[in-house]
Order: sequence, then structure tokens, then C-alpha cells
Amino acid sequence: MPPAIPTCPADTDPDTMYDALDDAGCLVVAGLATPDHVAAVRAELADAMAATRVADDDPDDFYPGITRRVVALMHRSPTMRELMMHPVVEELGDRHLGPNGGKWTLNVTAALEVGPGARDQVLHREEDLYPFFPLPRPNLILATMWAMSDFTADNGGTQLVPGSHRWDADRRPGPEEIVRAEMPAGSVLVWLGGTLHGAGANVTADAWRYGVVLTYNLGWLRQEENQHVSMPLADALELPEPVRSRLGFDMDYGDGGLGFYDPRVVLGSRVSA
Ligand SMILES: O=C(O)CCC(=O)C(=O)O
Repeated sequence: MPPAIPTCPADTDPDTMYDALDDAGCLVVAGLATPDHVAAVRAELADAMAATRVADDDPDDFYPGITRRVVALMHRSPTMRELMMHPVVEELGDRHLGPNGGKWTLNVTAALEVGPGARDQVLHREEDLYPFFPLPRPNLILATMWAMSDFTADNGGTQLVPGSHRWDADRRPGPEEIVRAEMPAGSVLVWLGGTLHGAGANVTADAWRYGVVLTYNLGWLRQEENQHVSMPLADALELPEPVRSRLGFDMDYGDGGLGFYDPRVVLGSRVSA
């Protein structure tokens, strides 16, 4: 049987989603974002995307050319803040990351456009950020890709190697083990941080693929994107507490007082003592 990315509708029960993701290391959940969500995200990010240069193609670069990448999305897109906390993602995060350290945080945000002529990105694991742990690692990262356009095998649909989250470091995938995520706009591709993946080549004449990556990591690990700088403190203080907490602005990640601060200093003039 050739490998496949399991796919399920948004109302699938959490146990089934958990098992499918645990088994394959990747999962597509269809219909999590509505057409209104997709239109709102695209509108909220339009200026930043338009102001971003299309990358040149350097074959040695980790990021393929003919792509555009915008980060700091929690600051730029209120709708992505809402989707960041989607109950399905919360459930999968609690189950896959929770057992390895309690709280977990938002790690990376990026809106990614892949243009016609872009090459395959080199396959990698999100958890390679943390090489201290030998492969296969405990779950350190959960990754999501929100489709803001249809994803196809031809237009840059994410390449994945199902099952590779359980592989040893020296095992390389054959071409027959690599599959490309195909999903309509509004779907979410979820994968574990140990699963080999990368942006797909875009071999279409004129179709740009548009996706938004949000990854989450254990709260006791350093976040790859510095959310405390990407979201100015004054704005963070206006966010609902669960959102601020997921960004890592509160204390007590893991056992003890990781991330402690003095609220009198943080809140400045709002606190007198
Ligand atoms: O764009 C994609 O499909 C995957 C992106 C990715 O893996 C990356 O930017 O590191």
C-alpha cells in the first residue's frame, strides 16, 4: 500500500483524530475554516504580503525561491488569532504535547505563498530545532498548515512522509514514500514535529498556493519565533488571557516558575506598588 495522509471531517471524534495523527504523523481535517475566515485572513495579510519580495531561487537556500513569507501573524491577523485557538487544534495539542510537559505555546507563524516554478523544499523535521534529543524524539512540536487556497499535488501542496516520525536518524525516504497534501481551502493539515515534510514544487503555469503555518511547542522549550517581540507588550495586554497564555506571556511553563516576572513592572503605571 502506498503511504497516504489520513483525512477526516471537522466533526470526527477526538479519539479517532488522535489515533490517525499518532499513527501516520500527519492528518488533514477538512472544513475547519469557513470561506469567511479564509477571506478575512487573506484581507488582513494582503498589505504585508504585497510588501514582501518574492524570494530569488538559491539552490542552497533552505527556503525555495519564487515564494513569499510573512511572519508575526498574531499581530497582523485577528482572524488567525481566532483560528490559532481552534478547539480541534486545542484538543490535538493537549493530547500530543500535554503529556510531555503540561502547558504548550505558539512557536512559529508564517503565511507562505508558493509560486509557479518553485522547487521542492528540502525535507526536514520541525523538531530539528532541538537536536539535543535523539531520533525518534518525544513529541515536542505540533504543526498546522491552514489552507488559504486549494492545495494540489501540482501547485505546491506540502510534501509529507507518513510514518517518518518513528524513524531513526539514518533512514531516508524513497520517492514512493513522499506524498503531497491535497486539500480544499479551509482545511488544516496537522503533523507531528518528527514527521519529514517540506513545501512542494509548484509545476502549474499560474496558480499560487497560499497557506498559513502555525506550529506549537512545549512550554519549557524556547519558541523559534520570538512571540514576545512579534507581539508588542501593550497589544498583548489587550488580548484575552487564553490567547496571551498560548503566546507564552504568562508564567509557570513546566514544573516551577519558568517565565516568571513581576506584574508591577510589566503593567507599569497600572499597578502602584
Ligand atoms: O509551505 C509548506 O508547505 C511547508 C513549509 C515548511 O515546511 C517550512 O517553511 O519550513
